[in-house]
Amino acid sequence: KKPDSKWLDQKFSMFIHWGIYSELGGVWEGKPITQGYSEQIQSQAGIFGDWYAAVADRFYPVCWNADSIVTLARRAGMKSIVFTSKHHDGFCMYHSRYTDYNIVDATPFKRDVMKELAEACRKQGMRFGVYFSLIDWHFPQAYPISSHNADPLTPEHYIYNLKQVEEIMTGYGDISEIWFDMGSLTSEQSRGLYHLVDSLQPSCMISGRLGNDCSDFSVLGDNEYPDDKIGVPWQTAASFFDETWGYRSWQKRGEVAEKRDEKLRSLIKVVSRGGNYLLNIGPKGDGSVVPFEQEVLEKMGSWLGKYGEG
Ligand code: JFZ
Repeated sequence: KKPDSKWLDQKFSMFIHWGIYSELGGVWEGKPITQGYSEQIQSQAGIFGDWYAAVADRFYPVCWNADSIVTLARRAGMKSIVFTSKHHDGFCMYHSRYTDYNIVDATPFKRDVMKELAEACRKQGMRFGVYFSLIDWHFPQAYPISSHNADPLTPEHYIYNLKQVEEIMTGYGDISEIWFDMGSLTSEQSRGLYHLVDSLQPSCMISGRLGNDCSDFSVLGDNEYPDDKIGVPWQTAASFFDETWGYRSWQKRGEVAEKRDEKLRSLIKVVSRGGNYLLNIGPKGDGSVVPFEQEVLEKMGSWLGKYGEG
């Protein structure tokens, strides 16, 4: 389909990895889990499903403030936000009708933070998109945690995903992009999800990781850029630190100025080659943005204010 012109103009966007894993911050039973991404700690640390789910009982992000996150994105010069509606752990950071394993029904916080973020975006003229995992470590009829994260969807899991994508596409206003991730679908499954999104929100851009050539843009990894014009809309997704997207409390962060320069260089490379730079933040379990990440974004924004084109 014809790429959405607003998506092509975004240039710089914010990725947010936030879930009950953020509450653990890369630590399990007092030990830092150094293997793998911290948003996948349930798998990395081999946590029993019921023990992991119990983290939701104490998830109460007192510092969560959707408006201030959108303000931060705006000050950084970003044009859209992509939020983890559901990561591999299967925990929904929005009020799903199809599972109780969600922030409204399973935590004492009881607020649909995704709705708050979508509304804050709308108010401040920021575009809003969602990340949606195609693997699920909680849904009973899905394949369980595996070492390769590459099992096909079972028919039940596929239908469950369709229903959830439908509720997201109909309950949260305009969605600028849907960032499907992982899973290896049959081409029928990929096409089914593609057409569902397309029928509900024709201008929503669909990520390359849906597979089977059913996508509107291609996703490259951290510090990856096409050598040449590749003829399709593309995006580079980048984390602040190697090896994690979700918050980790024991992260060595270094100098703000150095990180600002590193990320500005990447942004310039991506934007000058026509891509969208999707830079991730990993808020803490209490909902606050890590001060280091906040400072880097603000400094990138002031550089852009001086030298960018608005
Ligand atoms: C996936 C997730 O597994 C991970 O937890 C995180 O959400 C990230 C944004 O997406 O991990 C990937 C998948 C593919 C690549 C990089 C990270 N890739 O192709 O470079």
